[in-house]
Amino acid sequence: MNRLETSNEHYTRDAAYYSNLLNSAEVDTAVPNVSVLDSTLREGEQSVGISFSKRQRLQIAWMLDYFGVDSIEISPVISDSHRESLKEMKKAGFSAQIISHGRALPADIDIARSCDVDWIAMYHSVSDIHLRNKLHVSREEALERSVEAVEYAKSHGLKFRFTVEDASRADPDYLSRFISEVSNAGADRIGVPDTVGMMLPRGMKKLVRLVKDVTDAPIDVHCHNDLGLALANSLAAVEAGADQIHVTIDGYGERVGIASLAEVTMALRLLYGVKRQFRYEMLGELSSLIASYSNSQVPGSKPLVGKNAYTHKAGTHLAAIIQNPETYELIPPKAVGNSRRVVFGELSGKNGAAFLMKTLGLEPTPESSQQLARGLKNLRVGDLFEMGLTDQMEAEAVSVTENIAATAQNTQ
Ligand code: HCA
Ligand code: CU
Repeated sequence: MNRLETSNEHYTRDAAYYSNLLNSAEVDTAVPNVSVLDSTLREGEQSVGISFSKRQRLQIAWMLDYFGVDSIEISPVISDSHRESLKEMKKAGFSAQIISHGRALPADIDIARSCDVDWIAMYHSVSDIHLRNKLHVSREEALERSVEAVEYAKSHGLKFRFTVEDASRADPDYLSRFISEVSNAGADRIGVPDTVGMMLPRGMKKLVRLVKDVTDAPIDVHCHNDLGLALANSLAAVEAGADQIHVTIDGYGERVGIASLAEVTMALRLLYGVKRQFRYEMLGELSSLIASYSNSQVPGSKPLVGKNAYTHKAGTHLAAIIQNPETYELIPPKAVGNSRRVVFGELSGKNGAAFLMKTLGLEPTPESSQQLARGLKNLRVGDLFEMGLTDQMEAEAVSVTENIAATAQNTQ
């Protein structure tokens, strides 16, 4: 029996069947109600090279709202221009909640009040290194100040998240007491950041559990990506009971940023089966918008939205992709606003070479495609060129490889 005739009932399994089995947890880690807060206009603007105009901020906010994020964060404390942006966003009547970000200080809270917002976020550091070297206050002073700010916000009828900055490097006993007090004083949500990106996923889980032990307030997580663990840590945090993840478009933020909108929303959908009405197909456009507003390019290697995410190179991959893209793609490019490409060059092999010949209007035979494949290899220039792959070209390519496979079998 040759390979093409092999029939087996296991072939009917969905491509993700066994990976889903491996990913399934021993304990219940279902995350039915997870929300997404986008901080591109706050954390994202803290990224080197990013400084949006008011028009750009409004455009980004429109698109994020249409994409379907639950909240959009911006800091009116930064400048008049940011304050005006926040006001314009409020006027636009978005479905997303607008969150005004600032320090746990009456002065910052007043700025938020002047913008007529319902929800604010205030933050205060809780790690000794921040208290000593950044704020020059004792643990007691920090707590006192924070509770005062919370009471101030409450007395003005605001709803707010209290973020314990640098929580992952704080003394857990102090952290518990701190959260318990700000939460008793009326915090509506608690923000738990891994400010310098030092957590392992299991550390993030412990941190979230510690917070849950002392408050019933819902929990936001904000994971920095200094070791590339932002996505894993954000997901671990929701497994432990956090219910909102902070993201930015393409993960931009202070230093190397936080978890990315595309990765978080797609991982929630593909790996946790979270059903949200996000417009995932906007992800590519959102990514290129930020790149153009910051005069940069989307890095090719960015998961899902980068150019390389759907560029196939090795001949074996190319041959498989044109038979069925699921062989090497976890989700079709169109679903995330990306497109498929192929690279021709020394790795093309006979299948890639045959495909190239067909594309150029030549009729490939096993011999001629083998010859071209050898030629491409002997050129020793690596990648020769790349091109987009249309549905039409893919359909034709399938017939090319099938013909080649059939001829090869007949000649065996
Ligand atoms: C900052 C610190 C912060 C706050 C996070 C939050 C962090 O730059 O203001 O308010 O949720 O990473 O700790 O971004
Ligand atoms: Cu941050």
